[in-house]
Amino acid sequence: MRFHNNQMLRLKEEAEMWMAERMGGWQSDVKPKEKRGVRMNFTSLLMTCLLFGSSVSWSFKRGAVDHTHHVRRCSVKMPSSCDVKNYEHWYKVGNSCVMYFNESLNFTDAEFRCRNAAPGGHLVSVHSSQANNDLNCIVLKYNKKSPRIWLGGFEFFTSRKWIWIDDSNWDFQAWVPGEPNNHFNKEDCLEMNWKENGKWNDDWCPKKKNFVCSFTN
Ligand SMILES: [Ca+2]
Ligand SMILES: [Ca+2]
Repeated sequence: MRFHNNQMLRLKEEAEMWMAERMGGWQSDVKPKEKRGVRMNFTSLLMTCLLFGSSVSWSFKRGAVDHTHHVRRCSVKMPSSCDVKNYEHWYKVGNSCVMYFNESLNFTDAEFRCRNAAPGGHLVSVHSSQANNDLNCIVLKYNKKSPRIWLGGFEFFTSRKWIWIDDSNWDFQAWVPGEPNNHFNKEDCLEMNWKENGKWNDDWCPKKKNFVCSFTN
């Protein structure tokens, strides 16, 4: 069966609404040609997620459509450019200039990459909901498909206290519900965009992820 563009868009929207209603906020970005999937009941969707694991289940995860909303909103209002000479391609977020790095490094290597990238550079710290949103806009602009990144937060030994590696105050947080869970007693570093769009998780520091650097002048 073939559909015109408008019909396909309608179908897509209906499919998303269908998913949103039935999955309690979980949404899907199923494509119209995959509309057969829309008729799957919740159980079979759950089975699909369980069978194929987290990477394949991304499209069924909470936040998958939120990415679209974010990108749409971000395209209207991306953060402005950094106003520091030679760093105009970086973005202004809060009081800092930030840049996305499409390099997969462990937490420590990412931090040292940031220190080399700009004077006073560190993995980014986040101090407000607005800054968190702006940061996520930048991440989604550069890598919507794989948005997990290191932020510059880590647990101070086993204190359950979190600190920013740029030594700024820990005055804002946006954890995924249930996080930080210190899984296997080995998660001490802070990532964004695992499971929920824009939300934070503690993860194993040796894992390699892309990251965002920042500096404040
Ligand atoms: Ca920990
Ligand atoms: Ca965790």
